[in-house]
This record gives sequence, structure tokens and C-alpha cells, in this order.
Amino acid sequence: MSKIDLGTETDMALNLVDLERYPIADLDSGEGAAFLKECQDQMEAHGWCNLDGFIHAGSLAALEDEASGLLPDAEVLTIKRNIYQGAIDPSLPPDDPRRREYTHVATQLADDQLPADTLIQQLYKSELLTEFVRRVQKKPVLYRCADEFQALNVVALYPGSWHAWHYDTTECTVTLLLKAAESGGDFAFLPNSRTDETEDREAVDRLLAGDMSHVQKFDRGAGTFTLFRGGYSLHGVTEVFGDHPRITAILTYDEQEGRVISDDINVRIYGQRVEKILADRQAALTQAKEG
Ligand SMILES: O=C(O)CCC(=O)C(=O)O
Ligand SMILES: [Fe+2]
Repeated sequence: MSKIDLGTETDMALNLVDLERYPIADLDSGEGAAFLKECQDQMEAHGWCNLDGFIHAGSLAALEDEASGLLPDAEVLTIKRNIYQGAIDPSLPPDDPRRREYTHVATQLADDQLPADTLIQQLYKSELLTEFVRRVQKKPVLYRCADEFQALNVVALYPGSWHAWHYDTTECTVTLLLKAAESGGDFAFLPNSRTDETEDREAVDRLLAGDMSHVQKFDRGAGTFTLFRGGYSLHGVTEVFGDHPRITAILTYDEQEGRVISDDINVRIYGQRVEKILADRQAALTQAKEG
């Protein structure tokens, strides 16, 4: 772990975020209010808000070291899913690309594998950060996700891997890039490619056929904090090249307080480790009832 002074503030955002550039501590006056308005306008106009260098350089090394130290305990997950992560319109022809399952391999730490005293968990739990994320999206209320596995994840894509095209199951996704790929590993998306009623089929089909010419990509260095409408924008990460993994933290928020994800979805995503935790818990419950 890097020996740097991370300060003594109780809200970890105050220690980790570059507050001179991104004044999230006071969003109601002066520079902070102007900055918030810029973020809100960008979110509204484009469906994303990309904040390069959000974490200041000194703290980034500590976050990166922390993630690299924990990743050896992570599961290697082979994730198979269609782009909607669920039901497919049964009227689609059998060869339609939207019926296809796409597979990617990710080394992933679920929320329960990220101890409460880690910097990343403390950043996620920051009230200042949650409030900033809520206000950028102009939501009346926003909560950190209550699911014991999904709330905060750290995801490593090793060279040769990509993150398959998909829509997220929550409206807005927040990601923090902890370590960039040497090359490749671009976060790529079609902003607002669907609404609750329709989908831009032409754009979606073009991307699924491998044509990347219309996707939005950012030049994202480590420390970049990105909010985007992942539930409405088809997205993924292009193949990672080089000699080290690309590492991101995925921060999940929900407009509904206390909502958890169903056990079968969590088992589908997180595999055998979570299947065992849930089965053991069930067995203990049954035993307690019988005993
Ligand atoms: O790693 C990223 O930058 C995005 C990952 C993503 O889309 C997801 O976890 O849903
Ligand atoms: Fe996603």
C-alpha cells in the first residue's frame, strides 16, 4: 500500500476527490453550483457526464494498489447474457442479433468482498458523493444499492477480454476507472439508444454487427469518474491489450430504498461462491426452524 497521507476527514470523498477541479463539497453556491449545472446539462443533453482526473493523483495510487491487492481473491466469471440482460421479445426472428448471447470473462469482486475499511468502500459510502450523483441526475431521491453483492463491484478485464454489449438493469451507471488498459479497453456506448418505448434499431444492429463508427468513446485515464444512462445506452468495453488488467469500480445506486436483487440473478452473475453463501444461509434457516 502506498504511504500517502489520506487525511482524517470522515467523508472519504473529501480526501480522494480533486476538489479544486471538482468542487462537489458545496454544490449550492459559487463554483460548485456552476459545476453542478454543467454536469446536469451534459447529462441531459448527451446522457453522460465524464469527469477526467476526478480522483487526485496522490490518492489514485492507493486506490489502485488496494484493488490490485484484493483481486487475487476475486472470482473469474464467465458472463453470458443478451444485451437486455433478461427477457427477449419472442417475436424476434431466430437469427436476430438481439437474441444472441454475448460472453465475456471478468475477474470480479462483489460488494461483500470489499471490506468496509477499504478506501473504495468508504468512497462509495460517502454522503457527499451520493448527493452529487443524485443531483447530476436531478433525482428527488437516490440511494446506494442495498444488494449485498451488487452495490459496489471492482472489475478487472485482463488482456484478451472485453465487456460484452449490454444495457444495465439500473438507469444510471457510475464507474470509476482505477487502472487504464495499456491499449484498448475503451468504454464505448450508444448514448440513449433506447427509451422505455422504442429502440434505435439501426444503431444497435450496426454496433452488434461490429461497426463501431457511431459509438461514443472517451479518452479515459485512471481516476476518471463517469456517470451515464447505462439502462438506456447500449454499451460495453472493447478488448483490452497490453500486459496488465484494466480495473474499474462500478458504483450502483437506486431510486428505491432497500431494493435487493433476486437470488437467481445474483447466482447467474456471481457464480458458485454466491450460490454457496445463499445455500448455506438457507440451510441454517431451515435448521433453526426445525431445531
Ligand atoms: O468497466 C466499465 O467501464 C463498464 C462496465 C459496465 O458496463 C458494467 O459493469 O455494467
Ligand atoms: Fe454496464
